[in-house]
Amino acid sequence: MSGSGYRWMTGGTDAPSWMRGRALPGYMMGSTGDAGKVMGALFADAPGARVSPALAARLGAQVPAGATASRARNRISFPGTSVRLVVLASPSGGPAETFRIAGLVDPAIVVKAHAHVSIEVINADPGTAHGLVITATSARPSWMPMLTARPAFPGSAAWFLGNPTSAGMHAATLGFTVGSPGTYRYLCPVPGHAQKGMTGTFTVSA
Ligand SMILES: [Cu+2]
Repeated sequence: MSGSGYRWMTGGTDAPSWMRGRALPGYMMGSTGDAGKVMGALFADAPGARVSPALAARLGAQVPAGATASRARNRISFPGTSVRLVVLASPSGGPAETFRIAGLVDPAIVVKAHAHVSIEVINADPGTAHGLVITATSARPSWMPMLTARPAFPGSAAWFLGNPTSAGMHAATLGFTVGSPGTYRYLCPVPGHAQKGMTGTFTVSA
């Protein structure tokens, strides 16, 4: 680890401003035990890509080019080896603590073996951090997946995106190449969120 990285973690004065100067919202006073709310506020001013709420809503409802979305099966399938999709974390107008993909709630995602996958994750929740990890196991997630979830493929994780601000909603893009056929799981790594519903299957088909 670099020296400057270490000083950031220990609160050095050369830490970027978004990491400094904020009171921990409620957590230290015991008014909230929700780690996601604390992380969401702490990372609200973090650098990185932003999208407007209007664009996020449009992207979250859109079926990506080349994909087939089945509402009846709650599934989105990609027949080709180039996969691009957008995932909204907990947007308004639907069940809380879920992902929205092509207008579907936590759909099964099916891609071809060896496909190149690009996933844009947008935190559309005003009050809580969210993230997205494709994990190596298809088992039901634990309360604290951040401690146990191993990304299934190199690059298949965006751990924590902060709360939206007037600058827009935080967005991160995961890029990875899937391997052989198998069944995996996508989930939000913030404690409790996957168990509340922020999860679905990610299948690599032959
Ligand atoms: Cu979450």
